[in-house]
Amino acid sequence: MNPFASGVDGEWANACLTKPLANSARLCYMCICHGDTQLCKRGSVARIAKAGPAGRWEPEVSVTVVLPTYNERENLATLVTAVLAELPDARVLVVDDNSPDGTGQLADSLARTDPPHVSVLHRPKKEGLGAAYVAGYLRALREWPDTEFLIQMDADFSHDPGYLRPMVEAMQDADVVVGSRYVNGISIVNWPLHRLIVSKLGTAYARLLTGLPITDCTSGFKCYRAEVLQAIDLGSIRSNGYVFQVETSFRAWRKGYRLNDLPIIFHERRAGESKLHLNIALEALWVVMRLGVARALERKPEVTREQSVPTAQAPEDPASSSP
Ligand SMILES: Nc1nc2c(ncn2[C@@H]2O[C@H](COP(=O)(O)OP(=O)(O)O)[C@@H](O)[C@H]2O)c(=O)[nH]1
Ligand SMILES: [Mg+2]
Repeated sequence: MNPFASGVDGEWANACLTKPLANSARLCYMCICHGDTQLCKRGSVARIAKAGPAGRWEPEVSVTVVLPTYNERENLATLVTAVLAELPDARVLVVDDNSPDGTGQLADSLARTDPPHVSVLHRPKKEGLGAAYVAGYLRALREWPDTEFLIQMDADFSHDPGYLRPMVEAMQDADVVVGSRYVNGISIVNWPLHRLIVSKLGTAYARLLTGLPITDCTSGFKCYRAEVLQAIDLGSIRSNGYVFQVETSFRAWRKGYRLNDLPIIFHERRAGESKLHLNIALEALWVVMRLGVARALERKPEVTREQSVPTAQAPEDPASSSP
């Protein structure tokens, strides 16, 4: 009898995790299993992933992590290492806008050291974050058509790599997972008050006008199913600052894709300076208004699919364990 196949869902998963792993043990998204398929904690049939050398869970899905960089030399190498420690099979695509501090050259040397896992997209000049994401996503979709999930995160450790696995797990029930700072109050460490106010008001404004069923509309820590990015006509997106996140989520939601929050704790960047300035809040004002008008005129999503699903369970803050 399978020693792990006892107990009710949930308890069973926790019990599994306390047992030592045999070599033959395999891990599914939520539980440790011995068979090829098992009921996971959420009651759906889990997809089995292979166990890593030390019994670590490794997602079977193909994941690309897009890192936009502008002057992130102090953060990049440690971040890439931390990302690949969490998702050893992932590809990391650094999108650098010719950073004056040499981030692009550093990214090249990381790519030379680990060519299957690290790639660099060099752009000739700084054109903004939205444009960098679009270029990165289009490159990833074109070059790696096997990519199933595309994750974006800041390259300054504001988005803790420790959330990458919970984020991939949360994709079981969603097509877009958004790392949210606002699920249980405000989970932001070391931000100046004015940034907090702008961010919180911006999200409230975006939710009000667009109706987006997520608690953090401007978060830059997100995971998309590749199909979503193919469906939302990335090339036609012009917004470039925080509102880029609102527009991509809005387009996905209006097409009927499922959006889900993943609670995160956001930390102020470890090193370097923010490149985004308050004037991008002005861009957000009118773009959100435009989306609100589009919603009022459209009324219904273009495709009928299951809409927003309940918020994913809050994972523990991995900040303490990550570098
Ligand atoms: N490629 C590219 N990356 C950018 C640009 N502006 C910001 N970034 C990167 O986008 C991420 C978020 O920017 P950041 O300055 O940290 O914004 P903040 O977190 O809102 O203060 C960081 O990894 C930056 O290096 C840009 O114009 N081009
Ligand atoms: Mg930042």
